Amino acid sequence: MQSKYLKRKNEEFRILYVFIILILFLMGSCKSIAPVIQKETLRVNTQESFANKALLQRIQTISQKGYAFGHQDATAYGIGWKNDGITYRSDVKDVSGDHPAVYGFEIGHIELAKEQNLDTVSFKLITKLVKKAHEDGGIITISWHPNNPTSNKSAWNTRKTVKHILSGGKHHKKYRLWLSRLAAFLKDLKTANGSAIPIIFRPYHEMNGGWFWWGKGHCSPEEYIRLWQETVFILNQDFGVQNVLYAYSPNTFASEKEYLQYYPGDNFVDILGVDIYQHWTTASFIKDLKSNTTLLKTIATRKNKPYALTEAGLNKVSKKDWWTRVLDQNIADSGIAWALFWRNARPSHFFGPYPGQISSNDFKEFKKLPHVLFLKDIKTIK
Ligand code: BMA
Repeated sequence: MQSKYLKRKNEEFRILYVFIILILFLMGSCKSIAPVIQKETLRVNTQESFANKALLQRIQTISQKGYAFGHQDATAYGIGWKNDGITYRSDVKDVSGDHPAVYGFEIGHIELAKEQNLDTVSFKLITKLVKKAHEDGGIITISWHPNNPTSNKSAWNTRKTVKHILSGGKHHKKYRLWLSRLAAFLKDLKTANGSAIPIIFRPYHEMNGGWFWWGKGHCSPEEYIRLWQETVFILNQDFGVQNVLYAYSPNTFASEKEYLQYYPGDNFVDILGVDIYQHWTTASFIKDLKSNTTLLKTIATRKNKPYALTEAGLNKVSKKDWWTRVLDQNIADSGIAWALFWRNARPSHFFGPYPGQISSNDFKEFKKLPHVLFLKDIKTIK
């Protein structure tokens, strides 16, 4: 017979044992719910190819002469027209006599193996227009608004997903499949004689805002950084995408600390960018332009990287002298390599001029400025 004392001790041990098992079980199940961010250092060289090096050098040279004018989807459609595969045009040329120097294209939904992007532009047409822009001497930059891999809804669906698509996460395999489709598209960008067209890829932009699934509040900075690094690594090393330079572009920011909070590291970023829209008054936009390009210049000079206004604009360009008085006056001396304006989608959503639009005369004046570079101006810059 056990003494009362031994009985109590046994009971205590049993409780402790059950408690320890419970803790171990919880630790195990937590691990499978939240994958641990891998710490392994990933190595990439995004500037290995001759074409990439040449593009980067060209961008540096452009920034010493002025800044290149860019427009998103310039040759895919404009206000009142769509590219029909026959006529090659842009709203910018219709107004000013020359095409933009920088061409933005969007490849959201390439990850789903769709025929058209999220704005109903066919990927075949995009490939064709990239080739044409390149042959004409233009520079190409590509943005990506991928669907949310966990919810399968749009890029604006903010269900938590980043940790699940990292290596070790439950949707990593699916993410790799998505990247394989993206890689196939990027690798197919070649000239008529088969040489790779170097492009600037700008994924996971505006991460310091909360509107995309990769944005602030929906993943930690560590998770974001790991997502970027794994993405570049998988594209560059696993899938052999060698014709891509990577641009990092937060939204309008308040400090250097904010800008660098999600920065994936110097080896994973080739160009520094910022997206600045005029959402409110002209005065507040000018303040943002000035402060952000000044900070960007400081950071980029230290890192010895080119920098650009990777997205900008005032919806409907509702101020008639906006190009010369608001925009140019405040970026002319900033040292940016280019400024890209968002798409001319429809009469309620456009950021470039078109014939008859109220800022179009001012745009013609803007075009004449010697430091604002259009397609013909950069053609000779090698
Ligand atoms: C946004 C808007 C959307 C579009 C998306 C990707 O800023 O223009 O209409 O789907 O960019 O191009």
